[in-house]
Amino acid sequence: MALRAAATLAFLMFAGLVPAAAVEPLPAPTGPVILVLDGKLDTHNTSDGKAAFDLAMLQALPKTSFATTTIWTDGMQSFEGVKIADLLARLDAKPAEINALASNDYEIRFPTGDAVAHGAIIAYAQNGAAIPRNDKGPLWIVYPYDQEAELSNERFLSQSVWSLDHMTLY
Ligand SMILES: Nc1nc2c(c(=O)[nH]1)N[C@H]1C(S)=C(S)[C@@H](COP(=O)(O)O)O[C@H]1N2
Ligand SMILES: [Mo]
Repeated sequence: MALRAAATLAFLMFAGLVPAAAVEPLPAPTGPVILVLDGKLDTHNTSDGKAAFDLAMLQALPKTSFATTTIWTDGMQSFEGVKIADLLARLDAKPAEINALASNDYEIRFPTGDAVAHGAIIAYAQNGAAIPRNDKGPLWIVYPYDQEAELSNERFLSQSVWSLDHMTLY
């Protein structure tokens, strides 16, 4: 039955009768909300037009993991999370810039292209475990620093927002 509905929807989309953004509405979070996106996005799940995610919803998005050292940690670290690019794709959002805000009020606005071109992820796990709230968690924007020398520049370090809890899309 679900298959038939999906096939019908696919046909309607193909026929141009349903906008592609309507394919997958964002489900409502059932657990504690840990990330809220607002601004330039059409796919939302709150009455005021925002996209609210609990951990399970983030974990259900395409997973990316890599190992890297960071200037904030000792030794090789493995990170697992969702690429900012994949999160934006899920929301069918194409912002030129993103303002990332942390629960400690740190914030930075940066070109989306930085995150997309250099593989930034929103990490929800570090070395196989949830990232503690009092140690840069539960969400931390990380780049695969070891993969490109450029990623050690202040530009990318300053985008490595820990305790991320809010993104505004511009
Ligand atoms: N939540 C949060 N993330 C943050 C910061 C911060 O103060 N709070 N500082 C940013 C900046 S400006 C840089 S350069 C790097 C490194 O910060 P540090 O040198 O203070 O460790 O983390 C970034 N991420
Ligand atoms: Mo910085």
